[in-house]
Amino acid sequence: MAKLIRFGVSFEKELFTHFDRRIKEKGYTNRSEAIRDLIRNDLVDAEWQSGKEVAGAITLVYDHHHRDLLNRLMDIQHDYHANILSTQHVHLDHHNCLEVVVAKGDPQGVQDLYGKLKSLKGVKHASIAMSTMGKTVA
Ligand code: NI
Repeated sequence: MAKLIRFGVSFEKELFTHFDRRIKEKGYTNRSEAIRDLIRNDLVDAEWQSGKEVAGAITLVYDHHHRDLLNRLMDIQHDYHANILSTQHVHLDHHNCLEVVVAKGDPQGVQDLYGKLKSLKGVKHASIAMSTMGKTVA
């Protein structure tokens, strides 16, 4: 197990009260874990900004009847084959499909892939979970 380091943190009372209420709503049982998660999120943000290798998941919801959309989705994914680890396609109902594209690599490449997929006509919703290769968030 990693060695723990303790340090004191000073807060304005009001900020502390807001923070405490917020982490209780989120279900944290101790403040240290909540603060560690905030730090991890910031470190992952920094990875995406600094060009380090990152990992993430792009989620798309679209109507597969939309003209030419499937071909365009496929073309883009082939263009970015070096960034794509896997694609999962789920048929939500008669019209709607949900696709999860798991990607890794340089942040710019993954962001470009996301930008191209989400801007296709017929894509109803797109989101990206920007995550990490896990090296800086022990
Ligand atoms: Ni489908």
